Amino acid sequence: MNIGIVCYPTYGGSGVVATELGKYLADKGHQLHFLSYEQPARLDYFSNNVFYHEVSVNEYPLFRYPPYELALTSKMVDLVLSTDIDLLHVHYAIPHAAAAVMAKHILRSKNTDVPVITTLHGTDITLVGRDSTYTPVVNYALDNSDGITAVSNSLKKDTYTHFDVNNDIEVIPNFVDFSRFSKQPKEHFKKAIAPNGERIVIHTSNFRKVKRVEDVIAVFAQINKAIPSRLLLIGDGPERFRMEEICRDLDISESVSFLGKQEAVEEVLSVGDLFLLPSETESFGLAALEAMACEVPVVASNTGGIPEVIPEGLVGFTCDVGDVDTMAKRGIEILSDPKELERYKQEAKKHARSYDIEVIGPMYVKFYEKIVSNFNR
Ligand code: GMT
Repeated sequence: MNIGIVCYPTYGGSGVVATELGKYLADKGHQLHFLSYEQPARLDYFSNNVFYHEVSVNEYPLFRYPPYELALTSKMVDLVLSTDIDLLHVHYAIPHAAAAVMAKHILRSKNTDVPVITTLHGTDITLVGRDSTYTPVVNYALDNSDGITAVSNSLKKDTYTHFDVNNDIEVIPNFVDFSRFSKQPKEHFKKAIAPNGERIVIHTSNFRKVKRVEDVIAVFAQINKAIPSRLLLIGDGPERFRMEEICRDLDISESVSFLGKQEAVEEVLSVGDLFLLPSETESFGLAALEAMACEVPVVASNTGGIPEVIPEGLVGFTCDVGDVDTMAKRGIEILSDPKELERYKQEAKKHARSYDIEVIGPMYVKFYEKIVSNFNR
């Protein structure tokens, strides 16, 4: 198939899922055309089957808000007219789904038709999309998509709750690529961070408010009192500075490392003993899945799609949002007994296997085939 993928190029979950899916499909022989305002972060390799089309917006003094979605729409129209595109797959509803639907309507006026598939990732529905500024547009874009997927049952339910969508939504969960996310021998790294065998607790995020990084720190502070441990924080974002202040106030800075954005997250995860994801809302929690693939058990909030990904008591625990005391208790329970910890680690890896890209990737292919064949009927 010849597939156009529209995504955000940044490290955020939706961009990662879109890029990794595209790479997987390219490996299976499909042709992939990526459209974004920058080269997607993980599209850093050469393949005969992968093409990147940069969407640029011209500056003009009248444009206080440069019309990116118009440039994107034109790019999609041009791509479909110049290349034999079988379908457009857009990740994250805003503004990608709306732009794709507009492109579709323009193409129809040129006697060309192309199916549009929209994948919902989370905040495009639960946070930004619900904002009444965008609701009518998101609703229209979803009802005029030819196929919709959501990354969890919870997100599917949220979509029907918050929007008046009549279209079906297929749940295709996120996935992990085990050729990258597997525990690697990093003993020297572990020794450098935890020279006395301290337990290593990890959190990765974009440090936005929704991630509740202050809860990560509060949970860790309690764990640290009970068990010698270190906290590694991967990522960067608006909350980082405040988090550094909180660590200083709690007098735990010595045990906490802010690593910033990391390319090789899997190398850091390889030394982890516990992953914390106490988000306010999380449609899936890809970061937790990547941690489990690297044999790291998880304590997370029981919000959104997280409980679908983390079976209670097997690979970790989920607790109410903001209940840092229970999260710390659960963390201590996992970390206290080396034998139990090893069991959690092995279960985490085993469970993550059910989200292997080799298992989930074919679900997308099947969905594409269904949409394309319905479309051509
Ligand atoms: O909001 C974010 O953290 C980024 C966002 C994105 O779309 O880039 O992440 C969402 O999509 C990820 C991939 O599907 C999911 O794993 C995350 O759970 C989801 N984030 C939220 O729902 C907060």
